[in-house]
Amino acid sequence: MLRPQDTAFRETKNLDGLWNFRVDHEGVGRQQRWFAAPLTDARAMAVPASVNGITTDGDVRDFVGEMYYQRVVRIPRGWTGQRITLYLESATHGGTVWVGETEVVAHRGGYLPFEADLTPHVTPGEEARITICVDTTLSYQTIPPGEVVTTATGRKKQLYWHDFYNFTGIHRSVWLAATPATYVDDVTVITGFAGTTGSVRYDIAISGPAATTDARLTLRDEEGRVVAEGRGVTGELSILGVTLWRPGAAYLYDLQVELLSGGRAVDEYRIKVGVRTVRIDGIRFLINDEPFYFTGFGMHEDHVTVGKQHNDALMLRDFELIEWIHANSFRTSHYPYSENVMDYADRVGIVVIAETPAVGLHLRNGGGSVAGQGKETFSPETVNDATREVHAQVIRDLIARDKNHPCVVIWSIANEPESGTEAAERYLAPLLEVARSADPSRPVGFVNDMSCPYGTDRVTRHADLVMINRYFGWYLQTGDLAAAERVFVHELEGWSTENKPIIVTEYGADAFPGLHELPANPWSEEYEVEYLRMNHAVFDRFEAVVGEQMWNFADFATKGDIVRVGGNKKGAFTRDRQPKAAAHYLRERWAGKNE
Ligand code: GCB
Repeated sequence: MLRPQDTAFRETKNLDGLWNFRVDHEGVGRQQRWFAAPLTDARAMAVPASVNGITTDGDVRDFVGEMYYQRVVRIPRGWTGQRITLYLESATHGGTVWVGETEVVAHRGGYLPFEADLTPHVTPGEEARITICVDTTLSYQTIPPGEVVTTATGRKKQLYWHDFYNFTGIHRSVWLAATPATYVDDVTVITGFAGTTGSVRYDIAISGPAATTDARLTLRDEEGRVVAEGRGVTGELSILGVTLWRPGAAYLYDLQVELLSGGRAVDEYRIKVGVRTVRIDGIRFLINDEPFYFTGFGMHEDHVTVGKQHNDALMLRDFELIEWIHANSFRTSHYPYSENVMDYADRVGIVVIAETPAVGLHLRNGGGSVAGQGKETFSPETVNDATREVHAQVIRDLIARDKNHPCVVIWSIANEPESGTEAAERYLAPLLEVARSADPSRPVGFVNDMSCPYGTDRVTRHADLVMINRYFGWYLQTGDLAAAERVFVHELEGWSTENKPIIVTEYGADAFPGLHELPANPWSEEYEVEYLRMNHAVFDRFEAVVGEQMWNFADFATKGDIVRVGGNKKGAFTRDRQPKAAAHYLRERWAGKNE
């Protein structure tokens, strides 16, 4: 499946805007066939947007169950004879789509795209009623997991073990798209170079009724000059005098893929290609065979009012700040981000650790401030074989979506799962293999939690590198940075013996914006700075530490909780993207690091 685009043979129609919307409080929508007629008692809802930050009604904000979106669209009259699809960039945490009364697709999982083939169900030039039912529920067989309980007053409540607000809705764009009946279904590129010659290995998948297997490939540089040409569905292009894609100095070629029938083009798809390599060599992380040190953040798609909506203006502000602070990377904690974010990271040369939505697979711990459940994480009743199948599919879907992005240099299959037990090893080790076989060209790992430290973790040995989140001086040794430093050094001495690169993918301390205290105390802006300074002193002692991604880029929403004041305040920036003292400090350090 490829993201829709406009080319000589393809067209798109964006369906963003106000849709009719109704929350199914009674759980009767399917039985009453709400999709079969115009929605009654409907209100307006923005697409894309999270529902939760828009409403003033607590029963809607915290709703658990199915929500209906509906609108009528006119299918462009020029689309006769084309394959017509509906492409949803994401619907959290799953969606069922009807055209008129016909169900055309049902998808589980909240942060990855899915599409429906509408061709047999619509007529170009005529109207069609589209209904999308978004299911907000998380269970032990979803990624991320959750459990729905009924409170004493009979209300349904969603439990989950991740430390960010469970925003729900249609967070990214919805598209109608037309392609030829026989079409380019997938494009995979893997790049390399030897000396000054670049290589682009390609693999094209074709679908549809015509028995076409012929393709023409044209690679152009940023000035539009043709630098290589190819023929056939698999092969390799060579670029003489290649300009590599480098962190901070992106360069993108344009690959035009044309499907040929009888020698004539019948479909066209284009992707951007950055030529670069990624490799681990002992404790070194190499991009283009040069050691790379990650500076940057774990982030969130999170904003006031719109929640997890993708918005280009807000995205640009984030990237402006990333550049201002001299960061060179981020992790898509804790789910795949909008495709626009990935495109933009490619374009500006920011390096990305791409993560699946597998967060909160640690029921005893809970993640961040979230209290543990006291249940076994891995058991037939909780996270089980069926969950692992869903998790495997999510890994494959993420890699299918993002494999061609030069910005992505690591796949993270999970954030802070339980990793110190045999059951965890049985669950996670095969999933690392799933990622490796889906993409042999990038390192694969998962992010280790503080409760499974060096010596007790059983899964990192199956990963290509060590990624750890540590909060010494915050959750442990609170306020005592000298003691925290000692513990952290001791732990890194352990991990260093693994002979793998180590990235500290989280370290952070909450700071309430505007709270100042001298001498510093936890929650003050001064303490956040001192905490970061201590952590950096520790990292600088270890050659194997090849990256620091501070938690978090910006303050973000969490569920109501006694240890969170208006959300998680570990941001270097406030939620409205203004710098705290920590941001000024990081800017100085990272300017020096990246010289
Ligand atoms: C963590 C989690 C992250 C939390 C963070 C915190 O370890 O990975 O999702 O937000 O700690 O602030 O507690």
